[in-house]
Amino acid sequence: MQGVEFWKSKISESIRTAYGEIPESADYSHIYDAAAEVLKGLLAEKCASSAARHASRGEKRVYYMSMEFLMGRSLRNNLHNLGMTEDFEAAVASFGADPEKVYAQEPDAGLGNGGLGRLAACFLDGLATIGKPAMGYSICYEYGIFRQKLTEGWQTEKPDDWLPGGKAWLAEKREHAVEVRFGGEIEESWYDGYHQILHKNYDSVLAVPFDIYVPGYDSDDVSRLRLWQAEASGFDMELFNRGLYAEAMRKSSMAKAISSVLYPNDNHSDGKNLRLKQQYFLVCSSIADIVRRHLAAYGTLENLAEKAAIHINDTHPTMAIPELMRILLDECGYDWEKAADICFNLFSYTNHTVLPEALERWDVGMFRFLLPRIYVIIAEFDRRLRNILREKGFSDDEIKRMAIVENGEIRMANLCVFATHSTNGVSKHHLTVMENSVFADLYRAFPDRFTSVTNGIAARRWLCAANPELTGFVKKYSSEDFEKDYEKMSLLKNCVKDSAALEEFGKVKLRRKELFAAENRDVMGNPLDPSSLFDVQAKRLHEYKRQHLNALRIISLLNEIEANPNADIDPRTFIFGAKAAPGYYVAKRIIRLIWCIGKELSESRAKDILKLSFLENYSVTTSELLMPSADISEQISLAGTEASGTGNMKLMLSGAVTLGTLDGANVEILDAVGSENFLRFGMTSDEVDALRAKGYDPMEYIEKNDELKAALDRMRHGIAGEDFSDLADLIKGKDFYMAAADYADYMSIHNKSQQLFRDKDTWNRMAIMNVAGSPTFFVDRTVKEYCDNIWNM
Ligand code: 26Q
Repeated sequence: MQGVEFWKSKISESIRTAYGEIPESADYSHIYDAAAEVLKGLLAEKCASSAARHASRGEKRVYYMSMEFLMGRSLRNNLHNLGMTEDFEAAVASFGADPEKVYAQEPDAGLGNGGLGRLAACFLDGLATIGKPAMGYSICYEYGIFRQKLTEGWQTEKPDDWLPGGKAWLAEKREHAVEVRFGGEIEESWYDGYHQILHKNYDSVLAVPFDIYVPGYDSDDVSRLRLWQAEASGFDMELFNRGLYAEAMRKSSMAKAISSVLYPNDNHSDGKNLRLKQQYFLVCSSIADIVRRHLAAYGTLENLAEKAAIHINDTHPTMAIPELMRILLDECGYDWEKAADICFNLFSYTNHTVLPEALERWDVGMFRFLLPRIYVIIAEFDRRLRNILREKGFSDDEIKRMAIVENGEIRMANLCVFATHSTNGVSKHHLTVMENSVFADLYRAFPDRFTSVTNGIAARRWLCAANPELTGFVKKYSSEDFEKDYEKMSLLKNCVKDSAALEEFGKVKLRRKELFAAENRDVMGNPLDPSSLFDVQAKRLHEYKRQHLNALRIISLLNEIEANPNADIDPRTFIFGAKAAPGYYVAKRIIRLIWCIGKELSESRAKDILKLSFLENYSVTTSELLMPSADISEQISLAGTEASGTGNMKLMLSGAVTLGTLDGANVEILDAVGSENFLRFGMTSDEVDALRAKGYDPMEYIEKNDELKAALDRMRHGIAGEDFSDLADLIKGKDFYMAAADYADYMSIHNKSQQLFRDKDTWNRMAIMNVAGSPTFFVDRTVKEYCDNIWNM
């Protein structure tokens, strides 16, 4: 049975057996559960046959390890990738229900902070689409990224209890549970000529796997995401019997704590013990699983690196390397050289940030106490690295900088560069920055190991599933099958000479702006104006991303309108989406500043011209509504700080024009669309470096610029009644991310954007050229490059 009838009967059957109801009278949540259940079954079967097919051909498989997989919702996307959307929606409608309301039941699987986690999720989609066998490994956090609440613009965090609705997609595989050991002591001995390692007095935790299946688009393949949940490995009856009840309970709840919550920091490592436990929990269980699977297929680990590739998504899962060494040395009797050789060929690593505060360093004391055997293995890597560097003629100072264990700390990135065959940047520009800054020494020592693969996005999610209006347009003016054959999207370039096509694009965009405006209001609850320019900055809140530069600009516009009611300023809607790490006070203050600017605008004489909407709880799902409505994509990080960015790709794909610095993947976006379709401003990375070297003083810029000075003064005197001198002083003092230096150029490029937006044909042409330039940023291209150049599969 196929099509609509299939869905009608399956959903009915599932609702009947689970709830004793008929679909016509069922709750939306029951229809959603039933749909997920049916799809999970289909996907499990498909995954099994896809695995069997690849295994029978002895194909190499990639294992992608990441502390984060920011999956978002699955129902709409799975249906889309399987080509089942129409039949499913018809079946739901036949029960008298609205499919949109069914989709809305699903919580986001928010198992990530931002770019790095979403990239991992996009990779699983891309790998299944291009037909490569792939498995992701992560943690089944009970609480994902917090839900953001804004109270008068002040962020508070609510727990993200996603499992009640999210578990519909999880398939428990308890038979593959693994024991993970922490603490204790290591005893070495020799027995019968063999070196033996005995681990004593450790605490153990049980890792139980739950799988999520990710189908490819128009493909027979399904990727598998395996998420580990921590459980106490049995209740400690011995402690309990000795009367140590509280101690027995404490051990059990300590175990569960490991998978309880995602760390909400991004681009910042705070070296916490629980985070270290989470990381080892992930790699120990995943490596055990990979070894088990490989032995079942081949009976030996000799050919592990030939049949598998393991990818480390930033340094967070680095301990996978010493963990596999431990197994090869202690459990399989390999010697160091052979074991290290297997690891070298097997593992590859991607770096996602050059900010020094994000580079992971662990305190040696804490590390040894929690993971005594892993520490000894890392120390041996360090000893060997130092020997090699000495042979290569590096000085003692240089060796200290490149060492793995130094100054009481373990540097995970250095271990990755030394122990894996490939260290990757996430855009071309990022690789240059890596080679010139954080990895400068190691790059000189091991230049052949460094490459870059530019990030990509599962464009199907933001275009085809989320934006049917634009998809129709793209099909009409490029090709019906562009989803699979995405290069064909560039044919859109041909339609920019056709004025009817330009107008049609304008209507599509307007429709999406109306949809957004219907669901979102400005900060004081007034409706948004869809005919105004939608100016969007949506991303994590971080000083390097410079949301405060955007804020300064809006204050300046307000100043200008107040000084001159006839100022040449067209209607604009500023839309922000951003979560701040809960402990990042300045970031929370910037959110509050932006919110207060919105309030002040709404009470000013500019209120009909300038409106500001701060989207609460920016997430994968809210981005799917936001991206299609954007006219301008704000990508304004200080050059040299944003590794790639992927929101920039989602926005260009949605026909927004990038207004940005030459940073991260913006550089490649500019190449793809041409300088006439990109609003570029600001210093280059080289200029930033030169200015830093010379000694940067923001006051030099502030004193020369009355507009900027007035904006900072206004912050001091209060915005919507609140004094923001603290933030103004940061800009006047260190201004670490050089907002003052880039301010004038930023204002002038925005002026230009207003002129361009006035001429609808010109603007629509630029926007379409952005859509046409987006195929380079499809994740299918990214994963193909990884398969060809890094994973050799
Ligand atoms: C580390 C240690 C302890 C706790 C948390 C962390 C941690 C967590 C998340 C450190 C960094 C992250 C996330 C980094 C991230 O998302 N980086 C972004 O990665 C994107 C995908 O490559 C890029 O596009 C962005 O430029 C980059 O900022």
